[in-house]
Amino acid sequence: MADVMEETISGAIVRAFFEKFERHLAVDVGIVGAGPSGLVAARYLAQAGLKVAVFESKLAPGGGTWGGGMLFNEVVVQDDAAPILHDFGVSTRDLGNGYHTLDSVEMASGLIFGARKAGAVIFNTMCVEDICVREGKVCGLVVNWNPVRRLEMHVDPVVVTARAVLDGTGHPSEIVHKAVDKAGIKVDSPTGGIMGEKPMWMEDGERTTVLNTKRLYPGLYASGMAANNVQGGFRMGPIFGGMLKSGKKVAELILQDLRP
Ligand code: 48F
Repeated sequence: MADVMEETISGAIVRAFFEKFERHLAVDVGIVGAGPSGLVAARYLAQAGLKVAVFESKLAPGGGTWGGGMLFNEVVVQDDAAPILHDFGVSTRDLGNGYHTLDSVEMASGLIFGARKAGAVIFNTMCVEDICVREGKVCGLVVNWNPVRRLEMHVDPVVVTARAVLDGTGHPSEIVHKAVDKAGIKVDSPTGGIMGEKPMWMEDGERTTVLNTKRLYPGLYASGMAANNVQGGFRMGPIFGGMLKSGKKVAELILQDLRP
């Protein structure tokens, strides 16, 4: 009887995973990247009743949140972004000068938990390697295991269809690159292409991250540093208010577009 428990445990994992994955092969919103902007968007979209899947290439979701600034595991947000964190149950310390500090581990884990508890499903260790475009609209994500990509294994992906796709991949804006470079799409940027991120200027970078958060093409949106990279915004480093507000704004934009 020694093998009964092993069979039960393995079977439970395999059945539960494939049931979850099958339920998310067609979603309302496919989010690429579980950084702060993607996770905030995921929570608000799922809370509004949409079916949301987040694909994160790394084992641990959270993106650039964990390491704070230079591995000092504290981050800073502005007064007006703190309520988004409080909404996730994440605590902040008000410095009384317009800024709050918070523990970056609490922030990362809180954003992940908050997105998941709202109903968004996070598929970690899965990367999005391409998109689907039909009749002038981005409508799907081409998904594979990240170790397959990293080991350059010759293995075909599978496809998840989505009514809206959010590029939350951070600095490289990988999904918008696929749209521009492979599909020849002209996105809603000053050149129709990817402008490229500018160097560090915290104040301007923070302001424009939110302004740069927009629908780039039917079915295609960008948030956070991906949005900044597309529109040529400045880098801002370990201040995260713009990321959080960008995630909230893109959720509102997607909701407006998807609701009848
Ligand atoms: O970079 P990231 O944290 O995204 P963000 O929401 O936040 C940026 C800040 O962390 C920081 C900053 C703040 O001032 O400048 O950089 O813009 O997280 C992006 C996530 O996307 C994943 C990547 O592993 C990371 O966790 N990712 C990137 N490409 C892919 C991907 C891909 N092709 N498929 C799946 N996940």
